[in-house]
Amino acid sequence: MAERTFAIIKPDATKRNLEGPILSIIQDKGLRVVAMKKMQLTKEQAEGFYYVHKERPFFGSLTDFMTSGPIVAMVLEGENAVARWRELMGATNPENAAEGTIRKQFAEGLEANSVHGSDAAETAAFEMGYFFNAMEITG
Ligand code: 3AN
Repeated sequence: MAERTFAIIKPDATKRNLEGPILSIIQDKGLRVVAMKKMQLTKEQAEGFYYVHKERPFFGSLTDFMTSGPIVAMVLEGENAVARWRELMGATNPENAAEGTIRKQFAEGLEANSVHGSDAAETAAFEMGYFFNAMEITG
């Protein structure tokens, strides 16, 4: 079933000019980019996005990192897009990420791990709506 998910290219990756290589992987694997924008998050916007993690010890550091440089926010579409994008990203900690995954190739560490992907369809719906309105998402 065609599905949509939400993805971010994080500040550690935009700083190293890695948007192109990451987009190549997305498109080579048959996912379509149906919405995309480069932006600089405010601390407040990052806190709203990571609201579910607000009690975690790394919340302050994570939201500082996510505001440390520009990000690229995207909506991806394809068969089982949520699970497929998570698979292409690899494990949260790059030390545990499988060969060939984006995090294995590019991540600098557990926090600066280059990409984000929604973990479920419901999360994807919230996250897409947080960053894009209906007019900004193409068919
Ligand atoms: P994922 O991005 O793989 O879904 P989550 O949702 O558990 O991982 O965590 C959100 C983000 O928080 C991660 N991408 C990572 O940047 C950061 N993070 C997760 N766990 C830790 C941790 N133990 N220490 C520092 N940062 C963390």
